[in-house]
Amino acid sequence: MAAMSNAPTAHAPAHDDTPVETRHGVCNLCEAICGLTFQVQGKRIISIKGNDADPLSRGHICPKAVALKDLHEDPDRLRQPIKRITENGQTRWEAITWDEAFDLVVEGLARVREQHGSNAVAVYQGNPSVHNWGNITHGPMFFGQLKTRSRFSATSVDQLPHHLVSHWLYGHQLAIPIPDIDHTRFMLILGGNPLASNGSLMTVPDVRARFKALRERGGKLIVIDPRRTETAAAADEHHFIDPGTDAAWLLSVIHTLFDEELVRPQHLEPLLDNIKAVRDAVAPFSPEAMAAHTGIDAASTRRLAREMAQANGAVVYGRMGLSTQAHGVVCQWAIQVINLLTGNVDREGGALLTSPAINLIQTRLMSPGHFDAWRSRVRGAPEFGGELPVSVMAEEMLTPGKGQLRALVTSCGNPVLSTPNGRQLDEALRGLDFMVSIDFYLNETTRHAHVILPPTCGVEHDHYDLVFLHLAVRNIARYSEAIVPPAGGALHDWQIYMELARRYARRIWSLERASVRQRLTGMVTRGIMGQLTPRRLLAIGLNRASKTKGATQIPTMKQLLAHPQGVDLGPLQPSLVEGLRQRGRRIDLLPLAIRQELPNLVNTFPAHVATTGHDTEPATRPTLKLIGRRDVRSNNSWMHNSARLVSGKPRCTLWIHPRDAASRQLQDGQTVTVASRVGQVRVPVHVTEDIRPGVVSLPHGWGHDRAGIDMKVAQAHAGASINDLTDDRLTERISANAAFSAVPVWVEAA
Ligand SMILES: Nc1nc2c(c(=O)[nH]1)N[C@H]1C(S)=C(S)[C@@H](COP(=O)(O)OP(=O)(O)OC[C@H]3O[C@@H](n4cnc5c(=O)[nH]c(N)nc54)[C@H](O)[C@@H]3O)O[C@H]1N2
Ligand SMILES: Nc1nc2c(c(=O)[nH]1)N[C@H]1C(S)=C(S)[C@@H](COP(=O)(O)OP(=O)(O)OC[C@H]3O[C@@H](n4cnc5c(=O)[nH]c(N)nc54)[C@H](O)[C@@H]3O)O[C@H]1N2
Ligand code: SF4
Ligand SMILES: [Mo]
Repeated sequence: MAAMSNAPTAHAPAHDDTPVETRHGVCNLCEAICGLTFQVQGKRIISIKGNDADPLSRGHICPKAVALKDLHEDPDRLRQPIKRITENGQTRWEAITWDEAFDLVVEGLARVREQHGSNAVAVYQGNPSVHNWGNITHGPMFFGQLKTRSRFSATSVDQLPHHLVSHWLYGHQLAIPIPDIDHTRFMLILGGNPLASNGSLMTVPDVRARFKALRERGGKLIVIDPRRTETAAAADEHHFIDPGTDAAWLLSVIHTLFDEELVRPQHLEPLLDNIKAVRDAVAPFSPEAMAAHTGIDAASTRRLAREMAQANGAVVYGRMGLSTQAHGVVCQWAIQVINLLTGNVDREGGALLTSPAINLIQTRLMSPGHFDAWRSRVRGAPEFGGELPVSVMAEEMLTPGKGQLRALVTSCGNPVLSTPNGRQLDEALRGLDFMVSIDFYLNETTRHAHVILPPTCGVEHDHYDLVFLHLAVRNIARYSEAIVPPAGGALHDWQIYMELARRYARRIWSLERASVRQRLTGMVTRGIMGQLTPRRLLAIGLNRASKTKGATQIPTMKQLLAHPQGVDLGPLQPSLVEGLRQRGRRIDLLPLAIRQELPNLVNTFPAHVATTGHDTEPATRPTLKLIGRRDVRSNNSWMHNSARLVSGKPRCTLWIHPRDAASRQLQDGQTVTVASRVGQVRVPVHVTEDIRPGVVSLPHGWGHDRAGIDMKVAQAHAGASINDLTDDRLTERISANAAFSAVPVWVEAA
């Protein structure tokens, strides 16, 4: 059951006399958005290199960028819509025209809406939604029309706690202060491994050179992680921590700041409310009392708190390992409080808001966010910013009753491999009345779709990074044109959304209780938007931005076109406090949900027993705590169809400490069974002292051995999916973000 008529047509070798041209572009695979230089002959990419002239990435490149060529040429990549046909229990896929595909999708979605209401249609928007700007500029035209509350995205397997905390403290979900890595003198990283990930909520290409510079100017890098990561190996100090206990450690740091009279909010002081209430709330969390939970001795904690408070520019930064655990919101809150109480928010060398040319906060293009305005039907999990946590998506599909989910639109996502309890979701997708995927692979998720709509790939469309330039450690603006022309007839994501929006609006005409006037306005808006390319919208946005009060350094579209390597807008500058003052806002250091959570927290370690409400640890079989892992040659759940990225030693291995291996009589390389409440997988073990005793680590995004997918290289390097072990019932206690860290598992020889 393979996709038909899908062979690439655009890659016949060009004649030798075709001139070789140099083009500048970016890699949009991860948050680092490195500037690249391509050599192109006709429609063929000859080479890909880092661009030394790029003011942000300064020539940096990683192996994944070179695989952009593999993606472009991949014979398995879909280049034409396909529909699933099931006859006599057999499934096959048939290539269809775009016209037929659009009609099928619109009809499938509209029918579910007619029969079951608009909330019966769910949406999952995956990670590349924010890496491919056409999704941001034109996606809302279509998704908004679905008028559904059943919206899900990768946010709730990732950075949701950051948004919630920024929404509470600074008034906007995107007001996330970014570490000023180029000027800081003390950087403490918890649950992040930028040397493998290239940074997250901190766009930081070339991070190794920046760490080196930090230490050369006398600064210190500290890493707290249950694993000795690449970043830990490059740091001045590494402390192993018991997974899921970071909240206890961070609260003990706040405790120490008060206890040792190190609280100096400096210029922020006049804006801070509830400082004393925080002091009282953290009173029970002394480093001495928390050491037994975290495994970090009290003397080290107190010393680190002192060093941080005394450094001339310090920053605490916590990422995936902290956001996706039971106490993720408390962790991200505590990090902001530490940075605020030591006077390190909105100052050079601390953490600062950025000043991108297109500012999604100031222009109000992005909503400030809202929390718990409604809850999920089955479990009562809270929405944030109009989205429900994806941990509840499968149960909303599987639980009968009014409001049950019956249809799904996925775009840029592979939630079967990326969300907790992937097997359960697999099962749930099988039962849907209708599903459409906007994606260029027939993979573990899209195989359940009735229709797949494949957009162009990264090198075939232009790019301006609306999101990650907002989160970068230096202000730059950079527009890149497409590197190679798209294959004939191919559509970009934004074009797919526009056409879906147009046809869907027409189809649900009779369903909408809209007035004639509203319908006309909709038609006119869609008519205009249909003509406006993302690039045209960018030009309009830049022009507008240059006219706002106080704007100093907004480049014009003409300048961007003349400088494809990017325009440098300088280092990060303080702007948060000024912005808050202008809006008459103060910073409430102790939001209500945190105030209510802290008294419980002291009793909720180990975190997961408290979260699930059932004890998963039978006394006879000791559990280990499962955590994740990223590798520089892997990119979430995809890009495994590039031979150059998956070749070599298998990377989907379970790291285990020699002590835990010995007690189970396991040898390095041996295949083991790993089991959790929800499922089990078989993987080889890697026995290493680089992991804390009691903890095991498996990377995510693997598990390409499911039937009915069509990615031949990935299938040959299948690995196993960690999310067949992670548990949809284990969630962050306030936001219901997925809690991937510290999942209890049993490991034994297979
Ligand atoms: N256990 C565990 N699970 C995790 C994580 C973890 O650390 N541990 N990490 C989580 C995190 S941080 C994230 S962000 C999620 C990511 O998980 P997902 O949201 O599922 O995103 P990806 O795995 O990147 O899958 C991307 C999909 O989009 C398609 N695609 C790529 N580019 C484009 C494009 O331009 N347009 C369209 N339409 N499609 C495109 C690809 O073919 C692929 O199917 O995984 C999460 N899951
Ligand atoms: N090469 C590569 N780069 C990527 C990606 C990729 O898949 N591959 N994905 C991109 C995406 S979508 C994202 S969101 C970013 C993520 O960027 P990072 O957050 O930097 O990525 P991770 O490598 O997952 O780092 C998480 C770290 O947390 C540790 N950890 C796990 N549990 C705990 C805990 O309880 N406490 C503490 N203190 N640490 C813990 C893990 O050991 C790991 O080292 O990376 C992006 N960049
Ligand atoms: S670090 Fe690698 S994957 Fe990330 S943008 Fe740069 S080249 Fe691409
Ligand atoms: Mo992510």
